[in-house]
Formats: sequence, C-alpha cells, structure tokens
Amino acid sequence: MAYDLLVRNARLRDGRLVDLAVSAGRIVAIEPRIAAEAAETIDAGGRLLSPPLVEPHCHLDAALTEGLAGHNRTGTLLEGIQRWAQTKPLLTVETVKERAKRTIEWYASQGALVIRSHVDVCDPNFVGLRALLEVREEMRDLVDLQLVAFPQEGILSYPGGGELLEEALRMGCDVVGAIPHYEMTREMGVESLRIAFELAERYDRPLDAHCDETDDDQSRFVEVMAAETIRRGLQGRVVASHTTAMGSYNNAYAFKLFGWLKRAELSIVANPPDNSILQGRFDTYPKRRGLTRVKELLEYGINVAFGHDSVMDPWYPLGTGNMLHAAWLGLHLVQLSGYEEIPLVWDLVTTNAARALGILDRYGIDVGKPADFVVFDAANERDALRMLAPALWCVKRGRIVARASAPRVEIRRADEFVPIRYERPGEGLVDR
Ligand code: 17E
Ligand code: FE2
Repeated sequence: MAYDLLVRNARLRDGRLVDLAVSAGRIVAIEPRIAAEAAETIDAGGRLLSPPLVEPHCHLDAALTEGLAGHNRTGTLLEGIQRWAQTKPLLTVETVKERAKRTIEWYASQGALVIRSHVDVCDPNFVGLRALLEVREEMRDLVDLQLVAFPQEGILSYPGGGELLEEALRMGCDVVGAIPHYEMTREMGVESLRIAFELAERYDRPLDAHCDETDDDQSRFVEVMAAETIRRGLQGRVVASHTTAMGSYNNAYAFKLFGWLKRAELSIVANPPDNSILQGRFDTYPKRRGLTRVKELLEYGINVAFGHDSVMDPWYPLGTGNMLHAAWLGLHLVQLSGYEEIPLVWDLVTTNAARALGILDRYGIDVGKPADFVVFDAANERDALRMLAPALWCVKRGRIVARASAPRVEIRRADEFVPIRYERPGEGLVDR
C-alpha cells in the first residue's frame, strides 16, 4: 500500500524512534519500521516530531501595527490600549487582512498550526472582525484559527459594548471575550462578566476573558469567572487569560482561589512576552516579574498554557510569532527550569494550550488523528527549547505547509572553518 506521506526516523516525545504514515490527511500508522512506499517521504534523522505548537492567545487584528499611531512610550498596558484606540480608525479590512495573513505565516513557519486570536469588537464598523472572519477561511489550509469576540474597551465602559459583543457572535466569532479589570468600577467588571457568561450560554460558545491583567492585588475577577463557570455548569469551557494580579495576591487568598479554579476546570493562559514588559511598570524595586503563578497552578493540577499575545503591536514592539520564544521566556520568568520541569514547558505550548482551546479530541500524535505535526531541528523538547530550534517540516492535514533547512554555522579553528552544532560533545570525552 502506498501512503501519501511517510516520515522516517522520527523521535516522539516519549523517546520512541518511529516511522509515521499518513493517508487522506490522517495518521494511519506509527511503527518502529514501516515497509511501504509513499508519494512523499521525509527523513527526520532522529529529530523530535511533536504535535504542532499552539498559540492560545494573540491579537491578529493588531499584529504588525506597532508605530502606526505613535510608539508606546510608557510601555504600559494602558498606553497600549490608548495607542490601539488611535490606530483603529486608520485600519481597513484589506490592511488588517494583509498584516494578519503575514503574521499567521510567521507563526505557522515556526511550528504553530493552531491559533486563537482575540479580535477587538469595540468598533461599530467591525473592520478587524470582518477582516479576520475572511482570514479564518482563506488561511484554513495553513492554520486552525479560533476568533474571540474581544471587547477591548469594555462591555459596559464602551458605548454599546454589550450589543457589539453579541453582534460579533452572530457574525461568527467562536468564543466570547471580556475585560473586567478594564471596566470603570469593580461592580461594572462583575456585571460585564455576567453579560459575557450569559452570551456564552445562550450562543453555546466557550469563553476566554482577559482577566486581572494588572499588578493591582485588589483585582479579583478570576474568582467571579470561577463562580459563574460553576453556577452555569460550563466547566472545561472557560479560559482566564493573563491573571497577572495573581502574582500579587496574598498566599492565603491565592490558596483559597486555587480550589475554586480547579473545581471550575478553568484554564489559565499566561503571556510571557507581553506581560514581562507591560507589568511592573509602576514598581521601583523589588520589581515584579509580571506573570501569574504558573508553577504553583500547575502543581495544583490546574491547566496552564503559554501564549505569545503580540507580534509588533502597540503593546509589544518585538516578536516573530515564534511560540518557542514565549515558552523560553516563560520558562525563565516562572523558573520552570528543573530537570523534570523543562519538558513540561513543552506541554504549555502544545497539549495544555490544545486543552484550553477545546481541541484535544483532534490533537496529538496518534493513529486516527489528523496528520498535524512538526519536526524540529533538535533531538528532544529540552534541546528544542534550549536552542530555539527551527521547525524543519510543518505538516497540516498531511500536507507539508512550511519547511526550513537547518542553519549552517561555521567557526574558525586554525585555518579551517568547521561547522558547529550547539550540542554537547559526548563520544570520547572522559571526565574524572
Ligand atoms: N489588549 C489587552 O488588553 N492586553 C494585552 N496584553 C494586549 C491587548 C496585547
Ligand atoms: Fe491579550
């Protein structure tokens, strides 16, 4: 039997060295050695074959707009939101589409084939949303794109915010968003979450709110999210993004909170690139790191994922859409650096993110699953994180959708330039 695609000598995360066969867009065999022909063959050469990276949190409507309405001088979230409000009137459906598509290609070419993007719906013309709805269709062979109806300027604090949010769901958004910490008062924040949860129930959509993205230790909206989730029986369908205030809560409160987050089966998405530079801006020293309690949440059994959040927008001027950058930075900031912890970081940008997005039934390297996977230029996930390894082959539904060559770096030894790899020499070295 001839397969569509055969990957030889692939190293799975559990250490097995296998061949993997694909037919009609699905994984049909994973064996130590597959003796068959295929229309196309990849020799992975013992490199890591992983499920695709998942970007669980970004803003494709704002991507690549950095500087369009001036630069963010204070580096704060609030100036970011102001700059974005000034940027919005400059955008057209065509320019948003162009920037979003190029950004998606950046993500996909570096291994991220699933993306959840928030889209600002505080715009009576829905410029960003109309663009992204088209992009979701036009880019579907490259990435699975989920769109969150995101009321950036508030459900209650922006005129008609609630109606715009609902209209965005009717227009086809996959997920309901909110931003309670940005509403004018605590009460309005709580009320805005009730509205968002009500819509999630009525339209049968999952919910993903920007929540407690502040260093204010009094910002406690994630408890409201847990309570609404439990009250409405929406366990497992709700994501709280950012929750950076949790880094400032007292331990007694945080510990109580963890119990409710777990019962609500909430997922938490931390965004190391943005939050490491947006938070702590009102601190002198000691200066906070800006992230939620990733390590402690994981230890408590709560699902946590890392997102990138921004690529060159009013909040974050850097980035190429490489999810390994987000993972690498997060690893450092939350100190997931122990020997057993480093491979866990890989989960935060793969399976944990897939769980947060509700796609686990169709995600992973198993016979019968869609043939979505990536071969990285590294022997294992530990090395892929350490070296920020390029994605050599990205496969979506059995098609190679992006590919790269391993970079060749040479160093001069005496009169000769010799290639180097950032791998430890093994053979032949004898230490005392
Ligand atoms: N909007 C927001 O409220 N927070 C962020 N981190 C970004 C957009 C990027
Ligand atoms: Fe965000």
